[in-house]
Amino acid sequence: MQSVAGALDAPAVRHAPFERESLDGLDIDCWMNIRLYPTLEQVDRPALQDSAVVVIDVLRASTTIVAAIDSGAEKIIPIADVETASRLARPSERDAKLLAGERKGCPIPGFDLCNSPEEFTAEKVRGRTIVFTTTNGTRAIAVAAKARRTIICAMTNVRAVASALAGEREAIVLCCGTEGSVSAEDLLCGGILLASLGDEVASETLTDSARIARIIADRYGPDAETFIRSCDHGRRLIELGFEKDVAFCSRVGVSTSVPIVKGGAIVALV
Ligand code: 3SL
Repeated sequence: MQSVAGALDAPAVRHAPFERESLDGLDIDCWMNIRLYPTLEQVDRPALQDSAVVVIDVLRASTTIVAAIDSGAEKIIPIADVETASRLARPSERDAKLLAGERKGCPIPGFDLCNSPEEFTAEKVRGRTIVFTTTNGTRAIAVAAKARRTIICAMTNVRAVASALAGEREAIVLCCGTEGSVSAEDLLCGGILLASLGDEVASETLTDSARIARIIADRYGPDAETFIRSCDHGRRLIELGFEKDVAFCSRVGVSTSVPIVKGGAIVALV
């Protein structure tokens, strides 16, 4: 399969853990076996532990995490519920720790930050720990944390994530979706990731979900923002007044950060 126009304009990853020449005539399984799940609910949980898992929640948790790492946050602790998050960052600790997150897309009373990536400036987050809880994204990260390796992916860092995945044999792309429903912007990002991996992935082995993601990326990747604005979640965020966030989250490959889960926290891959 050809790469998406531009995955998008960047060369697909050409990593050769095994020299292609030496594989002539050998089994195609030597390439990366990659499965894409369109929602958290569909993921094959037992398969996580042997895989590198890429968690995608374009709107907006993954993008916010990438922005926080870009701005020098020391670590981000993903928490599924508001009560636990509040306990982990008491008012007396707020110099070093920030509480961030959303419910129904809106700020949580008493929290320092919501889930708008542009809020996570260096001035606010550099050197700090962020205790972070969102409706879907942090729940998915908690599930994916059981994986051999867990990477957070957004449109903004999709190329960097493709490079970080090079050489993996078993990978899972976990598109978070929204409360059990597919989010097309997550599939778009997953499709761009697959396209960016280029020859690493044996396209003959792609599942239907992965192929649909590739088709969305081929068709809509070149104008990601228009597509994302028209998605269910994009429209909802615009209605809530977060139009700037939708634009921010639609930019492809502007960050080189690769956030990974290490010891229960998200840190930058160095
Ligand atoms: O569900 C989530 O993790 C959030 O990213 C959703 S929202 O964009 O903040 O509405």
